[in-house]
This record gives sequence, structure tokens and C-alpha cells, in this order.
Amino acid sequence: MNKQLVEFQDYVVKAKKIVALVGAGLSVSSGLPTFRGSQGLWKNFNMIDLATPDAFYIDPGLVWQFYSWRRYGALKAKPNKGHYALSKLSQYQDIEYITITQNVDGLSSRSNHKKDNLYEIHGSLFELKCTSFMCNYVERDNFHNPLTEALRDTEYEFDKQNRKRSLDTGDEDVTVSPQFTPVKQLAESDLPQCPVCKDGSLLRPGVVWFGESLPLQLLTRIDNFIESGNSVDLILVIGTSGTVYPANSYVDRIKLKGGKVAIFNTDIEPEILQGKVENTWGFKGDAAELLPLALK
Ligand code: BJW
Repeated sequence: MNKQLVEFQDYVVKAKKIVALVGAGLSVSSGLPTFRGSQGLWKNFNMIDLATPDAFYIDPGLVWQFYSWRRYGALKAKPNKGHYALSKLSQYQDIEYITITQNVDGLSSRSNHKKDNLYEIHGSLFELKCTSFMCNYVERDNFHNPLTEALRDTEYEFDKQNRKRSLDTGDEDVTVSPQFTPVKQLAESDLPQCPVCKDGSLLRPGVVWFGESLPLQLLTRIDNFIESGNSVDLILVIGTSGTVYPANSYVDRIKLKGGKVAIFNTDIEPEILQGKVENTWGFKGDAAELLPLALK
């Protein structure tokens, strides 16, 4: 067995306080695409056109097609072995543990992960909220899809791409990330409307876009976990490029207080793999395969 893995497993069984920071790479083997990189969602679309409040203001039909397509994909996907490995960690009584996920696909929550130590810091595809400043309407766990008849075509588009992918690869398993393609121009009347506002305000996805604040309550609970009591022994950094603030700041915060870092990613710097970066282990490959092995 690899020396880093033996060392890591020795350490993890003794660790008393653990954080997992999760990104899109964890859901790749469930068939969902990442954002960045050659197979990523931002390959054909600029994130500024899809994941900002301005984007929604300029073309809510385009943004809703993107999120409707993502909802459909996430509903068809199943949690993988990596999600279940973290879910198992969340159940242990004798350690302090939290999962901080940037993913909005709901797969961690569907893997029997304990609810009170799972923090979905970028929100959820299955939450809807009113865009009016005067209205606090929020709908949680809305798994209905499509949300309007006009958004149904995004489902056909997802299925069409998947059929093409299985023909291309000769394999039913999803191996290539799908790419979002908008189907048509949609009017505001085609999109989900707030049921309580009298002025026909639009509902929007309950995700955190660029330039928006993350849910303050969650950030405070995470800060309390990291700053109070015993210091964190270990942060597992799983399938994330670590490019987005504030999620990426947790690694350095924990490292500065003496915690160790274990990275699970298909793309890892050679120095880390060679064990040359202090207090950092690197495990290169599919997180869904590596996590159950490393955490067993
Ligand atoms: C595998 C694998 C396999 C593949 N196994 N691994 C300048 C201007 C304006 C704003 C900023 C600025 N500078 C900083 C900011 C702040 C900004 C930010 O960080 N920008 C950076 C891009 C520079 N952050 C914000 O705006 C946040 N809010 C905030 O900070 O408020 C205060 C503030 C406001 C304004 C200015 C300053 C401060 C909000 C961030 C919200 C991010 N939202 C998104 C989209 C919405 C949700 C959605 O649609 O899903 O969240 S962006 C997108 O990136 C998504 C993800 O959660 C997030 C992280 O991506 P992730 O998960 O890391 O995916 P990838 O694709 O990047 O990486 C995948 C990794 O997996 C890769 O490493 C692969 O190698 C690996 N991999 N297969 C293991 N099988």
C-alpha cells in the first residue's frame, strides 16, 4: 500500500475533529459535471452569464433553463460511494465532524448524511425563493421538475445528450460530462412565479451566485466549529478546485492552527503527491473510489 495512504489512515483513526470540504468533483462519478476544466460547465458559458444576480436580471429565461437542466440531472443522479463514505463519517459518535459542501445537487443529503453536520454553503437546486425584496417566500425541498411546462424541453435536451453520450462511448454509464445548451428564448410568464406576491414576481433558484453573501447562519456555525473547543485535526479537501471564496479559506485557516490536509482530486500538484508539502497528503483519482478506501 502507498506510504501516504498508510500514514493518512494511521492519522485519521486518531483524529478527534474533522472537516470535509466538498466540491463538484465528488459528484462526477454520479454523472454530474464540474464547473471548470475541459469538461466543465463553464467551458461553453461564462459564469457571469449564468451564476450572478445580473445574469438573472438580464435573462431569467436563460438562467432558469440552466438550473432546470441541472435539477433534472441531479434528480436522475444517485449518491456514489464517496458520498456514502462521508455519510458514514457523519454518523460516528466519538468524533466532532462537519461536511461543508459547495455542491447544490443534494446528493450528500440523499446519502443518509446526518442533517445537523451537513452545511450546503452554496444553497440547493431544490430551494426556490422570491426575487422581490418585499417578500420572504422560500420553498425548500421542491423536487418537482419541470417547474413550468416551458422548462420541460431542458429535460429532453439532457436526455438527448445522455443518449448521444452512451452511443459515443458504447456504455450506459455516464463517463463524459454533459454540456448545457439553452433550448429557446423564454418569457417571464414561462418561468416559476411567486405564489404569494400579488405583482407576479419571479421565483429564483436558492443557490448562492457570485457577489452574493453566503447564508450567515451557516457561516457562523462553521466558524464556531473551527474556532471553539479543540482545534481541527484534519480537513479533507474533496473534488474542489479551491478557487471560490470563502470556501477555499477554510483550508488555510485549519492548516494555520496545526490541522493536516488530505486532498482527493483527479488533478494534484506533483509536490503534494511526492509528499513534499508539509502536513498535506494528496490522493490522485476519482474521489468516489478513493474515499471509501482511505476512510475504511
Ligand atoms: C475530481 C473528479 C473526480 C474532477 N474526483 N476530483 C472579484 C470580483 C467579484 C467577486 C470576487 C472577486 N474576488 C473574489 C470574489 C468573491 C467570489 C469568488 O470567490 N470569486 C472567485 C471566482 C475569484 N465569491 C463570491 O462572490 C461568494 N460570495 C462572497 O464572497 O460574498 C462576499 C463578497 C462579494 C463580492 C466581492 C467580494 C466578497 C459567492 C460564491 C458563490 C459561488 N457559486 C457557484 C455557482 C452557484 C451554485 C451553482 O450553480 O452550482 O458555486 S460558482 C461554482 O464554483 C459553484 C461551485 O460550488 C463553486 C466551486 O467549484 P468547485 O466545486 O470547486 O468545482 P470546480 O469545477 O472548480 O472544480 C472541480 C474539481 O474537481 C477540480 O479540481 C477537478 O480536478 C476535480 N475533479 N473530477 C475528484 N472524479
